[in-house]
Amino acid sequence: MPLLLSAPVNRRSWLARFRRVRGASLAMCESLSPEEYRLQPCEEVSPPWWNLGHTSWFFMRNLLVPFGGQSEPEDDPYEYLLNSYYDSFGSRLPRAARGLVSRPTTDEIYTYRASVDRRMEELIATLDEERFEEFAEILAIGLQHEQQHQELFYTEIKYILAQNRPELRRPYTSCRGEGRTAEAPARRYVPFEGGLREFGHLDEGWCWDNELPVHRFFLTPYSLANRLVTCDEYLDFMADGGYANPLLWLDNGWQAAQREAWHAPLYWEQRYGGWWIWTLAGMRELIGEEPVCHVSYYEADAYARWRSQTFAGEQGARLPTEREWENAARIVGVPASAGPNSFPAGVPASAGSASFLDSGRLHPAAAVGVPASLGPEERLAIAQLHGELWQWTASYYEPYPGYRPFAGALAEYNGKFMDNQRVLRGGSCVTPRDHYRLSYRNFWPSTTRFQFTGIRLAQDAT
Ligand code: AVJ
Ligand code: FE
Repeated sequence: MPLLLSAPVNRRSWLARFRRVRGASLAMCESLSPEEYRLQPCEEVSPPWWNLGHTSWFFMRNLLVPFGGQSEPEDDPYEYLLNSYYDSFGSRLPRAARGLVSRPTTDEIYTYRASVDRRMEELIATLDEERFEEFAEILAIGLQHEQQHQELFYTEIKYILAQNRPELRRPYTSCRGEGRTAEAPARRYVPFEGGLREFGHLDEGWCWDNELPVHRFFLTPYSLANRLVTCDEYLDFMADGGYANPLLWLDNGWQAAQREAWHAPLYWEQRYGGWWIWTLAGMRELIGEEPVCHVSYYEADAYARWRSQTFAGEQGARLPTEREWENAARIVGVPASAGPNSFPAGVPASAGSASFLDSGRLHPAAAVGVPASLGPEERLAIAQLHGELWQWTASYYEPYPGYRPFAGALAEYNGKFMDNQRVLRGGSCVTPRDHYRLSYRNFWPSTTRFQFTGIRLAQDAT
């Protein structure tokens, strides 16, 4: 009886989701020139042709092949060219060589995409009922993977376009988020109690393997900054010789800063006696109230140390651990949709502020609209938690206790990178809203600057 009553697999909704996510990748590439598809300015930044191909290969390799989808003779070279890092799938084009090959042409990659789409849609429509659940689990991963690469695309194209001579640069988009000049709210630290708390993906719905299992952890009391560090605040660090003072830096960070001649965040350029920044909408003057972005972990860490040493009320300023961040975010609450930057219900929202990729802003928004006096809601007035910038945490990217990687080859997806990287929390202005959760753990090497990364400070309770 229960068998008879169980609903047939919902092929129609999987198909709709597949088309929606795949379509978003095509839409984001519509304005690219032929050259822009091919360039790989450094090892970390893949060219768009590869991004479009790799996300298609993922469906071919993990679904079409194991579930008996149709194969095509032209699939063969793509196994080698579009495998990113899966050693169990065999040899691959070295990561640094993605900008060196002229074949497949970009047209061929589009043809390959369309072919994978056709074959995937056929498989979604015809796969045996008994195998569909297992299939849908991997399909979900494939779609989440494609969304990760949509975020990567925006950071990659920003870096690619920045390589051009300033007078020849073309912005990615002409739709500029409104520049905002309202004063940022005064910075303060919002206190949180210590205690035994739960962490990880507590809610319903899908998550990455690295967000599980839910586990408990004891926090000592701490406080978290009410907003992200602004460009103006970061300029004070620069003016005070922050980049020239080795006492502020971790050794690996200091060495990276010397080697790569860091003297400001990535994309900052001095012009006409002031600072300008490269955005996806072109070059423009720095807006001091906006959160500083495109800083490495090492810069965030040095900045925190500088704050700790410079301001009497901030001794012990540091980056939060990922669990301090998560506990605070859970107490504050997540906004239901892309919108004013993450004030909880009861706190007046700012006008015109926007978050996540869905806003179309493609740049982090300043924290505005926190009134000077908030009454009883004051302790929850934490701005910019979600959808502006990925916030570096002091936590190494490690497995939660009892971690079980995804089954089979996809064990390589997240697990093998749990080594010498740091966790980032919060999502960014180029993260698709429906790809994000409060428990989401991003991770990058400490030297990474081309992602939309920013700084939130914390302190031990005094
Ligand atoms: C979690 C963003 C570091 O870029 O390597 C893409 C995401 N994983 N394809 C990365 C990812 C597989 C991953 N990051
Ligand atoms: Fe990938």
